[in-house]
Amino acid sequence: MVFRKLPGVSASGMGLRLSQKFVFLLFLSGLVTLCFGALFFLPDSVRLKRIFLSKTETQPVTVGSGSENDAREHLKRLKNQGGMTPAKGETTTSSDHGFKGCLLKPPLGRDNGKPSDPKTNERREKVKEMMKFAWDNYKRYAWGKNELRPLTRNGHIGNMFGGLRGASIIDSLDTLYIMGLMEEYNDAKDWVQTSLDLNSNGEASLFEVNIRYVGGLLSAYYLTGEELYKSKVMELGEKLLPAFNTPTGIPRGVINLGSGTSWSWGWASAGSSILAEFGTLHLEFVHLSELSRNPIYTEKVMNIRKLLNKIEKPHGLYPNFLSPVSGNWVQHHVSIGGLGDSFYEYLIKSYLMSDKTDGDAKTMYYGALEAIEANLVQKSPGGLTYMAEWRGGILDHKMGHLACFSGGMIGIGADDGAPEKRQHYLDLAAEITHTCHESYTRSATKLGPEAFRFDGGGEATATRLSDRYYILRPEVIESYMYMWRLTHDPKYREWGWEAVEALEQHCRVESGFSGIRDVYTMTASHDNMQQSFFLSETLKYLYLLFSDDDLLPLEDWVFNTEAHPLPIIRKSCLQDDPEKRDEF
Ligand code: DMJ
Repeated sequence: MVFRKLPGVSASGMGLRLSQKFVFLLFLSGLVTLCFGALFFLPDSVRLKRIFLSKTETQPVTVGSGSENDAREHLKRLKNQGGMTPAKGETTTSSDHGFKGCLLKPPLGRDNGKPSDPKTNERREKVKEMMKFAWDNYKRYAWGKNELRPLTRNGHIGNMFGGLRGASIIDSLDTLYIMGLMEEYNDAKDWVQTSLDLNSNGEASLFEVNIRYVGGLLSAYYLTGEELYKSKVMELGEKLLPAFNTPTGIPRGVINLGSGTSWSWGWASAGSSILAEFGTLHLEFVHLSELSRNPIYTEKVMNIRKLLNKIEKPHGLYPNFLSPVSGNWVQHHVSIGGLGDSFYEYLIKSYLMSDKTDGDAKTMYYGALEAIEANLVQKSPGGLTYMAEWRGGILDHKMGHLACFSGGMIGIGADDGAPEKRQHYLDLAAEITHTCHESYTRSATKLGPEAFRFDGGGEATATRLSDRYYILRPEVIESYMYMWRLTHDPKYREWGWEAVEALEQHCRVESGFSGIRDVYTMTASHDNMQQSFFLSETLKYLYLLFSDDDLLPLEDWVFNTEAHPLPIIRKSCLQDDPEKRDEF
């Protein structure tokens, strides 16, 4: 066609004079240069796809075949993936943060999730005010310490964090950020910059440091794209690795962050490790590998996964104590509450966080849920569904406040269960959440006890004096939030508001919020502790409950067990050309 348009040139190009040939060659080489240059200046197809396709429009990709959760598969992915860091010189803002290649929706939603309904918005504003009040008092009286003692107006350090400080600051970074409390957020960020010292030499709980510090810093990084959080979390991650140096690779519960020596809790039977502790590392460790491009963290948690997958389980259940030396169960106590809880949570969340590619996590989660239903789920004479504890085959008809997270967990997993079970799981999630709400409504303060029982004539009430306390825990409200997102049944927002009113009436004191010693009496006896998880979890879940669903949408984020949001790692990231990854 080009030939035909050139005057005096036949289609075959025969009979051209020398000067004509020269002009033709000049034109041709110009054309070639132009096309070649365009390759460099036009956006490549991957970039175009990212810009124009929403998540649901992305073409389905098959990544492996169900053994993706094998560490080797993960290594391959990581190598190809190249991390989530923004390219050099790329600035990040709240909606254009450090991993835009892998996240297709902004995390903060339209108008930061502000609900259009004025009453809901007023409630949301109230929760924000509570956060500001809790934060301001922490700042005034306990700045840099781990937690606030609101009655004595001083700081609490405790012995869980091995000499690390500022637990309330790290736990609050993301809550302050999503609530738009920017002055407070900036104070927190400055403290991380100038005062977060990771060179401590104390004895830390691996679990607590992981869920609060690693989780908090990861979320802060993913939400804001600030490199500061990334470098801090990388440094801290490395310090946790020696805890895995055991004959089985199952970490011990306590680690000295300076020397790296680790040991088991004195109270854990026969030097065992705790299921909820070594089983609650997966989400954070996979993200540590993603960010560092170092597969070691994923290898460590995949090793735990493999051992648990292989080991024989009594009635399909996972007991709470395991020897890090022999890799055998130490005793047969099973609980969905304390000592077991977040292990189950991390199975379903690992599956969701892997963009539903982690097949083993899925199989293990639904297998565990089946065993739980067959052995632990009970109905009280009054018709309340609850999760009992199991001691070598004998049921203890008690449910801990901690176990109330399971309403939300079963809810978020409902959709990926076997088709004939989906509605059943959603119903079960609603029933458990209802029971936990009953444990609140049956108390004088409308706050729930640490543990409630279904024997000795009681139903969803604490019968022992030692179980009557409430320490600002989030689990019941956490389940309201998930069930609201999943069903939009307005009762969950009403139940959340009841909790706000009760917290205001019984836990708010002059200089912060405090736990109470007895939920069944109106004469409050305060425990003088504003737990860091109140800022990280309880208030964040309340705020999300009264926000639109596009604030940290569940399709894009999973919350770690301390309510720190971590992005789902998209399959679409995996198909990237490794060379191109670095361009972002
Ligand atoms: C939090 O630190 C976490 O939710 C953990 O998984 C269980 N306990 C507290 C809150 O109750």
